[in-house]
Amino acid sequence: MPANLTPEYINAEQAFRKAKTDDERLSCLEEMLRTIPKHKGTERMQGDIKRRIAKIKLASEKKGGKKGFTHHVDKEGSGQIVLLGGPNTGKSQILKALTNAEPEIAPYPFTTAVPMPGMMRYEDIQIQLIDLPPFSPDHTESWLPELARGADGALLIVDLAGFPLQDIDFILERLDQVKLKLVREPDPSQPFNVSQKRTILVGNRIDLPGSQETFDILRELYGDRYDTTAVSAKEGTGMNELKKLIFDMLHIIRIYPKEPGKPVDRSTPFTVPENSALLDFARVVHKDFLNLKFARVWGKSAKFQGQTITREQALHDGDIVELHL
Ligand SMILES: Nc1nc2c(ncn2[C@@H]2O[C@H](COP(=O)(O)OP(=O)(O)OP(=O)(O)O)[C@@H](O)[C@H]2O)c(=O)[nH]1
Ligand SMILES: [Mg+2]
Repeated sequence: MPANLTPEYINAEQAFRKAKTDDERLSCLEEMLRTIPKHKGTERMQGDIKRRIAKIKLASEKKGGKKGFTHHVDKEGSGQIVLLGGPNTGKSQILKALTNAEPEIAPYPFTTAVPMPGMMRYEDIQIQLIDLPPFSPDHTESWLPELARGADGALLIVDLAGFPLQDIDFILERLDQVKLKLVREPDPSQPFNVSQKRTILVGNRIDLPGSQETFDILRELYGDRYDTTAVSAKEGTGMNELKKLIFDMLHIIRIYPKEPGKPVDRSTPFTVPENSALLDFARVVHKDFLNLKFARVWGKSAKFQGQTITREQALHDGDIVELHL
């Protein structure tokens, strides 16, 4: 077994072994695929996970299509963020404010019935946000937690003019039942069968009277557990701060490719996890580059501009990299 498996991957694999239903197995396998280090040493394992995912999906289609699987959303862009919250808290309004999507927005609960993705531009990259139906003691879609488990992060959205503490308690407890925890940073000492999802606590409707006081209380109670921010999705307040928090939560870096003898391509950076090495980036560009001879780098990773670096050297956000075969 390759030595560099991450704690997140090991957790997912152990949860997979304990999974009792196909639904649980599928979400564990998807988490394993998401967290497995992507390099040559794990290619066979990646193939094996993909085959097992396909097998479960095929079996469910034969059974006439299990309801939960219809609500999987394929990942696009540099990360997938789910919008979690109680009814009528403004989740869809936030999706509309941040992305190109046009969700239905209405002043009554349970407006959103199925996941709606939208793409959010952050500087020069795109991040996928998924608006979801609400968590509510009256009714919570059974597939909601599993969809959240597969994401790269979450926004926990509360209404500062409503009952935020009640909503938070309900949602955290509901997720706890399925061993999913919303956290600022995953804690490696958590039991292996608990999934941990990076989360930002978002207080919406800061435009309404009394909301600032509620937000202050919320921050006092939850500020050590989550990054917290106040917005008005309706008026567009706080959106730039929220976008930056979302980008930071993903822990990704942008790398700009440069072909030898040509200027850098600044239009579409590649994104890779923070602390990725040159070889991780090379693999994302094209598998042929796994045999690269050397690379030159400009930016934070270079001691001097245009420095030649080794395959194991770590890259940083904004680096320009020229790969040589
Ligand atoms: N004053 C104010 N109203 C808001 C804000 N954001 C959303 N609303 C209003 O709140 C209502 C509910 O918004 P939605 O975005 O549909 O809420 P939701 O959380 O998606 O609701 P469900 O899909 O039913 O769970 C709408 O009438 C919005 O116009 C805000 O920042 N300030
Ligand atoms: Mg909605």
